[in-house]
Formats: sequence, C-alpha cells, structure tokens
Amino acid sequence: MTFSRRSFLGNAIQLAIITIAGFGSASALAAKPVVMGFSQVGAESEWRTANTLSIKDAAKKDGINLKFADAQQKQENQVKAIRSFIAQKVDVIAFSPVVETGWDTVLREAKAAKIPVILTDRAVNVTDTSLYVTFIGSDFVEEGRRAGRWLLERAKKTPDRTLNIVELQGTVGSAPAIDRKNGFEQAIAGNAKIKIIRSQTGDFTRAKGKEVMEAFLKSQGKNINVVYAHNDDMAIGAIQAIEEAGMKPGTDIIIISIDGVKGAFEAMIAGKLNVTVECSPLLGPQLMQVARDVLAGKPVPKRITTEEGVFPAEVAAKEFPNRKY
Ligand code: GYE
Repeated sequence: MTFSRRSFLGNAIQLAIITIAGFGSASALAAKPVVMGFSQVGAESEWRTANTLSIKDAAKKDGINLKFADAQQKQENQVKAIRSFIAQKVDVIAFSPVVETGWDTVLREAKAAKIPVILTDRAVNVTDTSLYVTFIGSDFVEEGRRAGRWLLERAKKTPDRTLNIVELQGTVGSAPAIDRKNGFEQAIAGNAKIKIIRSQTGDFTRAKGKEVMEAFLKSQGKNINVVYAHNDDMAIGAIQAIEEAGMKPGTDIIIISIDGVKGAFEAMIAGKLNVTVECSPLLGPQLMQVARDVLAGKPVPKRITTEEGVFPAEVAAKEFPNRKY
C-alpha cells in the first residue's frame, strides 16, 4: 500500500512538472527508468558469477537503472551499500544477504525511507517480516535433503558398508549453509552406518574447499568415504586435494555437491564428481518483474521458490549442452 501510494504521488508530481513544461505525454512518463540498488554477496563462486550476470543482463533488458555493489562476502559492506542506496533515494533495493542475522536496523531505515526491499537468493532472519516485501530463491533445506536422499539410494548398493562423510559447509551463518546442513542431516538421520565424521566451513570457495579437504585427509585419511560439499566450487577444490593425495575422487571417495554449474558437469563427465543438486542462479528476470510489480502496487507472494532438479553423473554428458550457467 505505502509503496504504491508513494509511486502514485511520485508520478503525479512528475506529470505536473512535465505538463507545466508543455511536454505532457504518457510516453514521457513511462520513460522514467526505475532505479534499483542491488547489493551482491561477492564473487566467491561460479554460481555467484552467473547470478551477477543474470541480474545485470535482466536489468539492461528491462530498462532498469541498476546500481550494483559487490560486498566481497562482508556484511558490513552490504549494510554500507544499503545505506548509500537509501541516501540516493533509489526506487527499490534488492540484495542477497551474506548471512541471515543482523539486518533489523538497516532494513528499518529502508522502511522509514519508504523504499521497498526485495531479497534474492538468500534469506534473512528478522522478527518483523514486513521489513522486506518478498524473498525470491531456492529451498535450500530441500536441496540438502535431495543430496542426502541421493546418498541413501547409492548406499543401497552396498548395504553393509559404513559411509563416513566429511562435510564442507558454506559461509558460516548464511542461509544456504544452515539449511543445506539441516536438510542433509534430516535425510540421513536414523542410519547408523551413514554418518558425518567431520564438518567445517570452506566459505563456498574452491581455495578454502581444497584447504579444508587437505586437513580432513591428513586427520582422517582412508576413513573418508564421502564428501558432501555445500557448493560445486568447494567440491572441485576437494577433488584437487583428493587427487594430490593419490586417490581417485568419484571412485575412492563419493563426491556430492550443490549448484549444478558447468564446472560440476565437467567434473561429472570426467568421472570425478558423483552428483550435483541443482540451485539456479538465474534470478535476474524474475527479480526485475517482481520489482516492477511491487512499484506498481501489485500484490506479490511473500516467498517465490525456484524450481530445481538433481543431476547424477550418469546424465551429465547428455545434459551438459542444455546448461545455461
Ligand atoms: O550455492 C554458492 C554461492 O547463496 C545459493 O552462494 C547461493 C550460494 C551458492 O556462493 O555457490
């Protein structure tokens, strides 16, 4: 309500000015571009690069003036960016929150300035959910469950075998790390032979994924049967560590990851990754549409969930040409 009233008032004032100037026309009104401030998490993964491209492309195609800020995985940078968008009086703010908590104050500032906020990709944990209009993104708990269910199916082939899992977690406190851990644990619960023996963050990057896997291999060695990585980049880092340790990823150690980026398909085709659970980064077009709807005062659902699948290595070669990121 507040938002639609605001844009109506804005348009009315603009129309008055245009009419006074003697150029009054509906097309002149429609030409005023919407300004969106977007605070991105960073450039930590292949997924993120595809997400940034999708948002920039969609804004361009949609004629939206995008003010893009990269937070380099730091919450304080995101808070600064949002404050600067408020100061610039953008029409709408969108952001992908690096972690779930700590947003109340800055979101209250946006609300006080009557600027609607749209969350994309990652969720926030705030008591007052009126601080954002909607959240567009994946169901990360379900992604974790899908990864766990795939492992349960695979384990049926070797029912007597113990499967010791090492987990490479995403960024500490981020929605995908919290939810993907929970979903996976839910799926494997109650199986005495399938258990997580080590779990540590690799911050969603290849370099950290590799580093943490090296430490796991040093302390656990041949005890490790499965790697569950919260994203493909960390899995690819782990694959390198396993190869350098003289073992065969995908054969000696089962590798499971999430995202479904091209690098993961290449690793599956090479027989080094066993499965990737899809998480689509192509959120740009939907974000622009939702922003336009919000500014037009149209009701939008509080939660917009992305549709996704699971891709085991067996279908990788066939699916590869269809991948868009
Ligand atoms: O899985 C990971 C990225 O928030 C869903 O962030 C996103 C995650 C994605 O760095 O690769």
